[in-house]
Amino acid sequence: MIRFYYHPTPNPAKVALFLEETGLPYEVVPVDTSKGQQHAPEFRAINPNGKVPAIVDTDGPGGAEIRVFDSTAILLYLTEKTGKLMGSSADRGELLSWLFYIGTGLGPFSGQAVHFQRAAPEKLPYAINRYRREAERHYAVLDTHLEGRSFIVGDDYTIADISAWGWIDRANFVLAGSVIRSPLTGTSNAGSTRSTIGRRSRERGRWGAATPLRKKSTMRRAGRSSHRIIRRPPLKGHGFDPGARSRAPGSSSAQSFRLAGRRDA
Ligand SMILES: N[C@@H](CCC(=O)N[C@@H](CS)C(=O)NCC(=O)O)C(=O)O
Repeated sequence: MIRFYYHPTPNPAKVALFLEETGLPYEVVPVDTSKGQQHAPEFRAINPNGKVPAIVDTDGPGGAEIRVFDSTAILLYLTEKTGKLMGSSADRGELLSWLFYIGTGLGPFSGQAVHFQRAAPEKLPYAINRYRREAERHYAVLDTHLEGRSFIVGDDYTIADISAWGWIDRANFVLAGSVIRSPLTGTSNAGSTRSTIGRRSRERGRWGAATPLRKKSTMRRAGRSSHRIIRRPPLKGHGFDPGARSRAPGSSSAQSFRLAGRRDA
């Protein structure tokens, strides 16, 4: 069983999509980062970096319980565990390259662009310009690579697509008002990849994996899926607020998602 520490923001969304795609049984533990729950000592014991996502695999190597943190590490760990969505061995170099490009470039620059555009107490033109441009440039690199391709690596759907999806799905939020071709217009290459992933998860009929854990209906659907939301006692000081069960994941609705995006993306 995978225990999945989650908040409805882009990096956890990648892991949610992987879990839904592969049908691995999992439990969701909401960690409301807009309330600082990522700093609770109990969560820091799982991710010393104090960010979501993180997982605990109760059936890790040799049957031991192990933790994995950072979305890219989790995706790689779970592909090795399941043998799924890892592409061919001939494409391993490509897979690793795109995974790390997303994990160290597209993701962090997008996150900082969101922060300086939307959350920083002061509007700092230099910082906004730098991070916004780098975010645009990273989206453009991906978009160019996707020209004439269905998937990022080889001919198959892999964790590179899943990792990119976490950010492609939020591109309108990161690049609102962008002068470059929007990745979400549906005419751009990245927009097509996003549609392909959305269609794929709808066809699979599984809990709308392309919009994982961020719709109000999530809690109602949860009972029909392979996972359950687990309830934890509140932690002193920081607390996994038991009320979070009805707000996160996904319950957060657009308002909470925007809040989370502003503060934590
Ligand atoms: N490199 C990490 C980044 C994780 C990350 O930045 N997570 C955000 C949500 S998308 C978070 O936890 N923010 C809360 C905070 O920074 O305190 C990963 O890919 O998992």
